[in-house]
Amino acid sequence: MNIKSISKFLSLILRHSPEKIQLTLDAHGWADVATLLKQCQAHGQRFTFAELETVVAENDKQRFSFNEDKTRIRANQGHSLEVALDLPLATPPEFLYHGTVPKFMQEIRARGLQKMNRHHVHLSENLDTATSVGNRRGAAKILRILSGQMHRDGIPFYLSVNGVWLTDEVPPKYIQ
Ligand code: HQG
Repeated sequence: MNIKSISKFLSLILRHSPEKIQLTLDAHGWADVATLLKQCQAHGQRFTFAELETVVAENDKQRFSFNEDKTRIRANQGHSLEVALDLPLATPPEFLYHGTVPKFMQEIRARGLQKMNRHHVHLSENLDTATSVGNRRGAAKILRILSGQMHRDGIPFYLSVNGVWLTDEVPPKYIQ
């Protein structure tokens, strides 16, 4: 398997559907590495611990982390599964960005940004990242979020270890 396809498969397993390979995650989203390798192999996804290390180190968005002794692994964010990531509260910059597509705009203007299937709304510090997130679905529409004001209004923000800003929702009045 190449690094990209391992990464894609791991996103599916560690964020959404570990049961697809009869794997269980703990309450904090961690999987046992030896069990993961074994179960992947049993389901036709054969790769080595060294390849897994490369995926964690070189993944374009740093999607995964090991624990200290590399016996456990988890996705850094993006889950649809209920897991407690215990992310630190953080003070966001004055503005953050969200990339979406025009067809969602009417609903976003009415209801604000909602987390949809994930745990949080995902926001980016820079326009380039927001643009590529939006471009996954069509021609990106970039929204500027008044994150500084949200924070001053007492709305919590979290920062994932791979630099994604997360919050529960963005009400319409904070969207430009
Ligand atoms: C939209 C990928 C209608 C929202 C990316 C988005 C990112 C609404 C979609 C990360 C809405 C949800 C997250 C509302 C939000 N009405 N549509 N009220 N509120 N939406 O995939 O932010 O490769 O759950 O604009 O690169 O697109 O997986 O969120 O279009 O970092 O690591 O509903 O996922 O990273 O889609 O992407 P998603 P997202 P990974």
